[in-house]
Amino acid sequence: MKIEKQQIASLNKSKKAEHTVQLDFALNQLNSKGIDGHAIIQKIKDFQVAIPSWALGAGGTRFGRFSYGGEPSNLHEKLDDIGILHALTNTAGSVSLHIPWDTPEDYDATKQIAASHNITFDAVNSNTFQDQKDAKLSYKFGSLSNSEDAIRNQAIQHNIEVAKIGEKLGSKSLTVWLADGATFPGQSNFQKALQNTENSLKEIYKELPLDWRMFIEYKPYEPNFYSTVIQDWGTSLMLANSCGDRAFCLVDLGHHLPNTNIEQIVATLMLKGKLGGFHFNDSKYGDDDLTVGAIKPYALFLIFNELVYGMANNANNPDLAWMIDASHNIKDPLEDLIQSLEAILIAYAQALLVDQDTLRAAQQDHDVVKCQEILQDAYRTDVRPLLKESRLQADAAIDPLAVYRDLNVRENLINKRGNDSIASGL
Ligand code: PSV
Ligand code: MN
Ligand code: MN
Repeated sequence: MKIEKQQIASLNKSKKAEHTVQLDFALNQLNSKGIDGHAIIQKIKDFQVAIPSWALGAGGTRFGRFSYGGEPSNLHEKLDDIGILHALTNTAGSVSLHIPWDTPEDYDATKQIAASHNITFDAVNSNTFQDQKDAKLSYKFGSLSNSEDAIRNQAIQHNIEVAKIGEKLGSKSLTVWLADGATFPGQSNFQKALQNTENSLKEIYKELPLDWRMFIEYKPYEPNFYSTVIQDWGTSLMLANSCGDRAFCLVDLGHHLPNTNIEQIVATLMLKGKLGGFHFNDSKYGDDDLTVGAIKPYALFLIFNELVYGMANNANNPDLAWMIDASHNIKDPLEDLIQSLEAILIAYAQALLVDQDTLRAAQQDHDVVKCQEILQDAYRTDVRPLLKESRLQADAAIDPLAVYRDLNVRENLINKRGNDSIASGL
C-alpha cells in the first residue's frame, strides 16, 4: 500500500483553517520573544529519524506476543511500511536494517523500493545475540568477548559481512550491540572479557570502509543479569577511543539504570566529539522500549537541550544518527511510531526555543531560579503548530495519525497481508 500526495492533500484541507489560526498565534508568540518561528519550522522539516526494521511488527514480551495483523513479513513490506510513515510525517526518511533478519535477496529491487519511498539506508546492525540457523558455533556464552578464539572469530566475520551488505545498499555505519556478559558471579573473567571485546572490535573496525563509522552501544543488563561487558557510556567511550577516530558511542535512552542523568552523558560525549548515534524510546523501569515521550517528556526535552547545545558548540562531534528503538506490544506499531516521531520533534523544537544567551548569563549570575524559568518556558511552549506547518510545507499530513486512520491503513494492510503475518525482529 502506498499513500499518494493527493490523498494527504485532500485530507489536509479540512484541517487547514484551524491550523492557520494556531500557527499565527504560535508565530506571533515566538516573534514577541525575538524567535524566528520560520527558522525552527525549517529545522524540524530537515530532521530525519531512522526507523528500525524490527519495530514494524508487534514485539511482545517474554510472556507472549499478540499479533497486530497486517505485519510486514519481508524486507520489502517493511520498506513499504516506512514509506507510509514517511509520506505521513516527512520525518521517517531512513531505515536501519538488522542482519541476518533483513538480508536482501535482490539488492537492486530493495534499493528501488526504498528510493520509491525516498528512504535511505542508515546504520546496519549486526546480530551476535542469537544463534542463526546454520551457525557452526554458539553465542550462548558470548560473542566478541567469548573466551574461545573460534567463536570470537565467527562473530567478527559476521560484523564484517554485515558492513559489506550495508555497503551495497549505501549505508555508512555499523551499530554493534552486544548481549555479552554473565548471569552469575564467577561465570566469566571481567578483564579477559573486556580485553577480548576490545580486540574483536578493533578487528572489525580495521575492515570497515574508510568513510564508515562504527557505533558502540552500551546497556547495563539484560539478557545477562549479573554483568554486561559493555555496560555503560564509560566502557563504550573507552572502546571507541581504542578503536579510532571513526568509532563512536551510541546512547539508547532505555539503556540506563533508573534516574541516570542521561543529558549529562550526552553533554560529556559531545564535548569529547564521541557521540555518534542515538536510540529513542521511553521507559519507567528499564529497557522498556515504550513510545518516545510517553513517560518522561521533560527528561527528553532536557536531553534535547544538550543535543542542541552540542550540535551548535561541538564542531568536533559528527552529525548524529537518530533512530527510534522501541517495541510495540499493545498498540498498532505504525501508530506508535507516528506518536514517537511527534514526541521527538516536539522535544527538539522546544529545545531550539531555549534562549541560550540568557541562560548562559543567568548561569554566570548563579540565578538558579531564572535558569529553571528559561528552560521551563521553552518546555511549556506549544510547538505543535510548527510541526504541523513543517509537514504541510513538505506535502505530508497536518495530522498524521488522523490521516492514517481516515485512510484505514491498518485495515488495508490486514486485507493485503492477512492477520497472521509475522515480522522478524526482537
Ligand atoms: C536490545 O536491548 C536492543 O534493543 C538494543 O537496543 C539494540 O539497539 C537493539 O536491540 C537491536 O539489536
Ligand atoms: Mn538500541
Ligand atoms: Mn534495547
